[in-house]
Amino acid sequence: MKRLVLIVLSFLLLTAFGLAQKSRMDVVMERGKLICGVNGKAPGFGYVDEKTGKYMGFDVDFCRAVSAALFDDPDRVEYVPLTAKARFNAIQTGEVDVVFRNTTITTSRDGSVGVDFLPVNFYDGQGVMVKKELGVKSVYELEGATVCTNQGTTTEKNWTDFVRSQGWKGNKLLTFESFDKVFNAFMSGRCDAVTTDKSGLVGWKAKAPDPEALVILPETLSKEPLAGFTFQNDSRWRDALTWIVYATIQAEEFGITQKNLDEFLKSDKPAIRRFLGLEGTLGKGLGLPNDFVARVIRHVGNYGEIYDRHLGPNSPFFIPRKGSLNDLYTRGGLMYSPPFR
Ligand SMILES: N[C@@H](CCC(=O)N[C@@H](CS)C(=O)NCC(=O)O)C(=O)O
Repeated sequence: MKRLVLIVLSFLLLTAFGLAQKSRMDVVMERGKLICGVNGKAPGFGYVDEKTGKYMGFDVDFCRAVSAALFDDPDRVEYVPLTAKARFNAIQTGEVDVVFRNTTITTSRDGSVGVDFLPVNFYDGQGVMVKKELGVKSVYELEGATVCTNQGTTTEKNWTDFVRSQGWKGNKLLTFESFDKVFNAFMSGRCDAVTTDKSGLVGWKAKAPDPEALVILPETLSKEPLAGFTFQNDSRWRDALTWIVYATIQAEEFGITQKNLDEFLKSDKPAIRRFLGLEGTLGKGLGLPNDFVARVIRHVGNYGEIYDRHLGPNSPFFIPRKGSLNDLYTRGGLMYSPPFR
């Protein structure tokens, strides 16, 4: 009897240990698709295209890059739209494998909320938008104003801090769960101004019936380094995701694009051959296919291509990149991948 109990106990312990050890990487590979949390309503970043009914956008392309790296197919993704408020819970409960949804890295999200961040894919900052008819030219003219934003965001907290630090009286902050409600409230005149990441403001302005009637004020109120995030304590999964994001940036630095990839695959330069998985074991060492980088470039492209596709001059949500923080470090920006070696 005692022996039986011991056997059962050790079996249970081993199973529990096995489960605890299992990386999300194995779960995703066994499932054969990635479950990716996205915005769903952020113009340019993560939204459902009206014509095709498909998820599109800058952040969505990072879900596609992960799918390309894992499955050599960018479309093995199930998208889960998440509000700002719901996004961390979706990782904590394991509902999604990773989130790419204009999320700012902050200490408390990394610490007490308990998620692990990936490299920054977009450097942003908070801005404020008003109607032209209000005649306001600077955020410093907004004492006493009612401002709208969405709940569960850094935006909400930053604005409260800003008003307090100015010592202003009579300001009100109206918050809503989703940004379309925020924008409707603003358009219908319930608030004098709307505040969020500047990238978000550009998108919502472009989508407005008369974009020219809206003005994004010049000041930037905060640092909003936006990044994907995933579970804590799953290094294997997190490392793989981290280097998939870096791969897009390094590919741009090397000048490798969707179009010229085949040429680069004939390169005899050691750094290029290692990067593309033609020699060495960089991919394998991460538990990824050795040619994961080539897969990402073939199906999705490098960072600059992703940026231009969704936020470039030919997109409706143009955000100039040249010389901005989102440019490569070689051109004065902050996009910098550690070496692939
Ligand atoms: N980066 C900030 C704000 C993120 C955020 O929620 N931005 C708005 C403005 S584009 C948004 O995504 N709204 C879409 C929605 O909530 O439906 C954060 O991480 O808290």
